[in-house]
Amino acid sequence: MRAKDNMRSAAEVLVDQLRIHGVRHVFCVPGESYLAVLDAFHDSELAVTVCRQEGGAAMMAEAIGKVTGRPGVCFVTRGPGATNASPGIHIARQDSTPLVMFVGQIARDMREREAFQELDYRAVFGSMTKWTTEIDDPARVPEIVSRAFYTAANGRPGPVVVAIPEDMLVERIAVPDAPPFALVETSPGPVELKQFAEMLSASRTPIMLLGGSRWSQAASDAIGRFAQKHSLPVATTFRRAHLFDALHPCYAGDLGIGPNPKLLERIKSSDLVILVGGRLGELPSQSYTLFDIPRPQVPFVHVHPGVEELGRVYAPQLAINATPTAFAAALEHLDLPRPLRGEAAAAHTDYLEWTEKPTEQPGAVNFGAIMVWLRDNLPPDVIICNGAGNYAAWIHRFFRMRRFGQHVAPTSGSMGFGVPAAVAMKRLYPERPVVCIAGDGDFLMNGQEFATAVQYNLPFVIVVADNGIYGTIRMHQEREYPGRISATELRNPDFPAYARAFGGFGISVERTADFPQAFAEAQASGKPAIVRLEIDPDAITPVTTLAKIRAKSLAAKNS
Ligand SMILES: Cc1ncc(C[n+]2csc(CCOP(=O)(O)OP(=O)(O)O)c2C)c(N)n1
Ligand SMILES: [Mg+2]
Repeated sequence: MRAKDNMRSAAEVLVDQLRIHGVRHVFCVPGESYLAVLDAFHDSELAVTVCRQEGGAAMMAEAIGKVTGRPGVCFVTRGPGATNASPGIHIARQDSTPLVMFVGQIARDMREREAFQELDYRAVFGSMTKWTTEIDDPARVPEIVSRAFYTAANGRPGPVVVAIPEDMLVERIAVPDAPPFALVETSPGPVELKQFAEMLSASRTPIMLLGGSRWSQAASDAIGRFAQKHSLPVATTFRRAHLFDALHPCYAGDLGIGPNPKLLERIKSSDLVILVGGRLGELPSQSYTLFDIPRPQVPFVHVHPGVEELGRVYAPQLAINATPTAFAAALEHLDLPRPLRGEAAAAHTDYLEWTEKPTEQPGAVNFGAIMVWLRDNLPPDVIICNGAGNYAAWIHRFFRMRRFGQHVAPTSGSMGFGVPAAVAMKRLYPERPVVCIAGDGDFLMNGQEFATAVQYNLPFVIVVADNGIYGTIRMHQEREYPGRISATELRNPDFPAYARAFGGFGISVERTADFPQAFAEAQASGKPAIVRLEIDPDAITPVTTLAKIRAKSLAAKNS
């Protein structure tokens, strides 16, 4: 309880800083190491979501960071709490997402004895975060929390870990609050913009690739207007399809795993590549084969908010240290010295053709047809969440993202992300429909957060593509070691019964035609729901089968 004098506990000071920095949601698993913070939550206006595992809590915070551009916040306990949370930290790192995680820590006078659950967080999280620190002095709580928010959110965003010793949290102090942190926009200078305009108008077949973070709907719209003016094709990189309206006449498609061969060809034959916001990591770069390293074989412009990313892998002809939001705003006023007519119309036609119709699949449930049904029937403000597995290939191929923040999924390919992300999205936007799409393996990595969804009355639908295998790994296995199945089979629970046991709604679909009705029932239940799809394991990607991969590999080995 708050005292009447102007003294506050360090924990109260900390929670006050969160409010000042605009935090509305925190996600946690409680621990005795930060009881004073839990008590300070009691009197605060923060929406606290108590989770079932710290990995879920950290991924929820990560999802908030992804769609708001402001640090998502989670609290975990020392030792096992912190290590459980590490996948969320790793996602925030690879996905360039602002996140601040507070870790309850042992008392200061016990340090270095390997006290109960003691860890050296700087050592544990040092290579995964932008900054890891520990607060020793309660008077410095406002300063350090402020720096944590600035660091997480600015430049190339990422995770920050702040350890908070339990004895420090209960000390009482009189200390002024920090001012709210600010998002710092780095804007392109006139010299770079002039050079960019020159390069663009000298090109005949340019293409723009969008990726990374520090985007907004306004930035996406501004890129759309610029692209339309110059017929510039715009593609998105792996799991960033929500950065551009898929039905915009300049949208060229998604550059990720198994991209449209025509899009790959277009990029390879382009005479100017403009990469905005992204890093072009292993997946979008097609395992670093698309462009020569360090100097790409085509003129290359790289726009990135983190100066340390410019020249890190690709040495561009023109490097622009700017946030995508500021770069997009600058394009609105950019005149080209000579008019440009890019090949946007052809690129968009290629995209529509590639994504229009589901492909043939073995089995009675065609996942492509279901994705097309979801695309055509879900309202435009729906949010799609998923983790990792081959099932996601159907989302990338057939679902058409229409607006910023519509797709919440890890570019880091971390399984188990979809359920916690859906919990976070429904907490953040109770009015918006949320659909989580998960594999059977993927779902159970954080399926326990279904209990969190039930606890907070969060009605969203989880579509579980149940093929009884860790499909992605089986696919690789059949390619490299055909016929030698090892550790990729799954014996699954009854997923609809699982949902019901938790207090949700569950239904199973065994034929494509039954899906619309089952989905409608799931939505009408008003509860967190699981729609389980019985997927033939042979249907391993939208374009091939396990049997074909095995046969091809065996033939190659025998030849
Ligand atoms: C946390 C984590 N562990 C392991 C992997 C390796 N991995 C990638 S996909 C995959 C299988 C996914 O299986 P499932 O969710 O059933 O989807 P499917 O491929 O069968 O569609 C595995 C094990 C990973 N990406 N992330
Ligand atoms: Mg599976």
